[in-house]
This record gives sequence, structure tokens and C-alpha cells, in this order.
Amino acid sequence: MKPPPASTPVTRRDFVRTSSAAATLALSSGFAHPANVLAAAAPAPAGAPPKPAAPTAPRPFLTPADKFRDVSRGTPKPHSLTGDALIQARLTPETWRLEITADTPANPAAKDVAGLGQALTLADGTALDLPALLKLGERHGVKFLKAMQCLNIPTPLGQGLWEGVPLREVLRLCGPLRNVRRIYYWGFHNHDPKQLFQSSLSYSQAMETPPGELPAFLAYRLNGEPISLLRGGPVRMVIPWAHGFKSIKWLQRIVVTNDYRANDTYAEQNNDPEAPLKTAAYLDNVPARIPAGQAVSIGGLVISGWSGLKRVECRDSAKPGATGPPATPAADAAEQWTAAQLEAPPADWTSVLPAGVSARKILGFNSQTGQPATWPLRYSMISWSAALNGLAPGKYTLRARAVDLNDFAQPEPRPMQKSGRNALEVKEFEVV
Ligand SMILES: Nc1nc2c(c(=O)[nH]1)N[C@H]1C(S)=C(S)[C@@H](COP(=O)(O)O)O[C@H]1N2
Ligand SMILES: [Mo]
Repeated sequence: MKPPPASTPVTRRDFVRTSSAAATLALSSGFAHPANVLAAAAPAPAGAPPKPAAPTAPRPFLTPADKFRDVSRGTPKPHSLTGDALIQARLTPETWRLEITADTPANPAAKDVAGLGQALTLADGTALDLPALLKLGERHGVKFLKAMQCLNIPTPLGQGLWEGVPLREVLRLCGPLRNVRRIYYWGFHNHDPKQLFQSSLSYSQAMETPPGELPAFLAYRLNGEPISLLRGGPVRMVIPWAHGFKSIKWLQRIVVTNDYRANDTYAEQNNDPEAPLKTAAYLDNVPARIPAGQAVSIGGLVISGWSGLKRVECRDSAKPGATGPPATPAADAAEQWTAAQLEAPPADWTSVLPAGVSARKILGFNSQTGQPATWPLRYSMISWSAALNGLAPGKYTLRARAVDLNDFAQPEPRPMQKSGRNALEVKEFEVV
């Protein structure tokens, strides 16, 4: 198989210009993004060459806070609380408190007793409040663009500019830490142990951010605004390299422990609690029936996960008749894949970022030039698109996949879907 050509980035402006000029087919879409339509150019007049396909319209780079797909547990859902119930839950900016304590010596998995120089508790009036966290942010604040993606749902939930304070700086308030192997944390859960949704990090993941890496942080702003109750405010944990289940909403408690286990609630549901965000492409819906001679643009989103992104490619569908993925690895290797176009970085980041936010101050950007250090940015998502031209009548199966920087094509090297939903996406359509 001949290697596909390198992906050619297209600019956001090109995307928008061509797609708005094109006739769009109305599609039923399961995705939450408003711009999620596939564009198809009008059929070419007889004898004329088919018009170039109109690229898929890209989503807005930042998803509005209320447009994220929501994954929240709880009865009632914490973000449905109002009035006094909200105050009792300590989920207003004034009432929010964070407790940081050590695990009980009774934990049977502990081989030693974990301890903190200074616990922060409600009982003794030392629990951290929002003004103290914001004050810490004046010195240590970080900003970071991240796609939120559930481990169990294929389509990314949304992408935001998150802002907050590294967890290591918050834990420093409680030093010295003794015999700590892991850190657990959870949010408001209606004071009902059955509704607890907990996540965890190793001690080093929390405390020793490597140079150029992204820290775990306590976020209090999203897209330049305070984090809404709906998105887990006033304060939410954000773990840049992880799937959504590590980014605990309505954060209220951190516990340091000598227990070595990744004691995440998700671990009890057969998920891999240590799996980082998976590089994967997602494919938008395709019209079920496409008139012959009509050029069609396909596209979707791609997440640059733990192992980065080299390209997105789709199967060359010029030959009708194939149904489903090839049965054997040899047949798969013989497939023709065509590189898709990746959305280029915005020429002007001020048009994408909230007012007053400089790209130079965002982690993952060059602090001198204000340009992204990698593209796509680590743990973020962009749109991709490709054109299908000159398809003969027949049934087609379209597939798209991401190839990571180690040349693994999705779902490899992570075929186990409970470690991050990244199955090869397949759509069927018919040219008539
Ligand atoms: N407290 C709490 N935090 C939570 C959850 C939850 O149910 N309760 N769901 C988690 C999961 S599984 C995901 S995928 C993300 C979803 O974030 P979003 O609702 O902001 O899109 O939140 C995470 N944080
Ligand atoms: Mo999730």
C-alpha cells in the first residue's frame, strides 16, 4: 500500500467560505455541535466536471459552556439545585469550600499512615474557600485548552479554555505530606455514599509536573467566565491528559492516602482508570442516499491524545460494494486510505479566545510567538474533512481513522474499548 500524502491543513476561513457557499443537505445529527452538518455541492450539470466538494463546516474551536454534552450522576443532579439547597450543598461562590484530609489509618490497603502537615477542614474553619483559591491563582494560575471526552462515549463532549491552579500548589498549602502514594478526590454527591463519584491520581502525577507537561489543576474559569454550575463549578478538577471521569465536577474533597490502588469509581465499572486520552477520529453522519455525480464532503472531529496525531485518513470509497471493515489484517493492510485535510490553526487567536486572553499565556503555546507548540494542541480537538468525488452508483461503506505519532492506526494500539472508546468509525451510504 502506498503511503497517503501528508495532510494539508486548510484554514478556518477557507472552511467557512466554501461550506457556506455550498448547498447543504439537511441531516439528522446525533452530535451536539451546531455546525455539525455535512455539505454537498449541487449536482454538476451534464458534461461539466463535478464541482469540488464543500468541506464540512468546522465546529467553533471553543464550545460554549452550556453546549457541552453533559455527563453527570446524582439524584437530584447537583446542577439542578437552586436557592437554599444550593447553599446547603456549598455550591455557590460564597459557600464553596474544599477540604483536604489524610486517609484513615484503618484503610486495609495502606502499609503506613499517610499524613498532612496541615489538614484543611470545615470543622476547624480551615477549609479552602474561593477567594483563597483565586488569590493562589494570581501567582500560580494556568490556562489550558482541552477537549472533554468521556471514556465511554465516542463523540467528544466539547472543548474549552480552562483556567485554574495546579493541584500541586494547593497540596503545598498542606505540607509536608507523609507516606502518600495516591490522591483521591470527589465532588458534591447529595451526602449519599451511593452517589459518590471519585477519581484519583498517583502522588507524582499530582506533584511533579515534568517540564513542558501540563499539570492537574483545580479549574474555576471556563472560556473566560466563572465555571457554571452545569459544568461543575464553582470549582472543578481538570486532568489535562485524561478522559472526563478524572475531571471531577463540584469538587469538595481531596484525600491523601498510602493506598496504592487507583480507587476511581470508574475502576469498579470495568473501565481502565489509568488510560490516558486516546488519539481518535470521529466521523460525522453521511447522507444515506447521494445522487450520482454529486461531490460530497465528509468530515468530523479528531482528538490529539496521549500519543499525538500524525494524520486522519479515510478509506478510498471509489469502489462500491464493500460492507464493513476487512476481515483479516492482511486485507486491512491492502486497503487504500486517503489522507484527510486537517483544520489549520487560526491565523488570529484573538478571534477564537475570550477577550483579553493572550495565546502567549496558554500552556502548550510558545510564550514568545503565541503560536501553538504542536498542532493539534495536545489533548485538544480540531475538525477534519475530505472530498468524495465521482462515485459510481452503488453501496458504500465509509471509514475514517486517526494515525498517531507512533504510526498506530485507530483503534490500535488500544482495541480495548473500556480503556477509551475509539472504535473505527463506519458510515454506510448509497450513491443512486
Ligand atoms: N462530580 C462528578 N464529576 C464528574 C462526573 C459526575 O458524574 N459527577 N462525570 C464525569 C464524567 S464520566 C465525564 S465524561 C465528565 C463530563 O464533563 P461535562 O459534563 O462537563 O461534559 O465529567 C466527569 N466529572
Ligand atoms: Mo465519562
